[in-house]
Amino acid sequence: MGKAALIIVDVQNDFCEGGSLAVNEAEEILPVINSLRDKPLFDCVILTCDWHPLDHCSFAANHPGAELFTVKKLPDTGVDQMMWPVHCVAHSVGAAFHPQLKRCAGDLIVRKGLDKTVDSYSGFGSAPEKTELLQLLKDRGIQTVYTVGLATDYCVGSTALDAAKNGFETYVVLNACRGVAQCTTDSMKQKLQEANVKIIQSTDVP
Ligand code: VGL
Ligand code: ZN
Repeated sequence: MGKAALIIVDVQNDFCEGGSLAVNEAEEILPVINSLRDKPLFDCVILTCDWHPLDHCSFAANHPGAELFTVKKLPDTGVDQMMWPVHCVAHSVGAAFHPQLKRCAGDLIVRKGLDKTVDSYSGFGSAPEKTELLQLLKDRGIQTVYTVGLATDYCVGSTALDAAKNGFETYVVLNACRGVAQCTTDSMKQKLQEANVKIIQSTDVP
């Protein structure tokens, strides 16, 4: 099967209880991820981190009159962009990893969302942003990736889709993820299946 990586997506304070973009039941995935990560299966653990400038294009506050949680066509790029609350601002407490997420020396951290002109849901980045994730995986001879974290319907799903596109055998461990909304989670699961991403439970991980 080759080497395997665990990619822990965006387990940051702003996506958890009390955060500005809190995902329902986000804390429930912490013990699941914390026990998964110690499996000898994983040759490396990578944490992605949403890390935005204050003037990021996804923040409703940067578009006068824009309504939260609605889609707006961005004037500069013509892209349909969901209007999010201000979240994961670089260096803020909200952008820090959840204090109960187990971390170890040797964990690799990949930041994304630094480019104000594009919303990079994927840990690989969305053009024109590109992160170091692909090169990190290649350099370590990784062939299989397991993705977990927040949120299923946005950053976890997008990261898994890009992993599959880049030729990795890709799994989403569903009970180690939570989504923003049921309908977008359902449509993401559909896309994942079409992309040959395997949706599993933590008890299925060897
Ligand atoms: C995310 C919305 C905006 C995520 C990030 O981590 O899924 N969702 N930024
Ligand atoms: Zn974001």
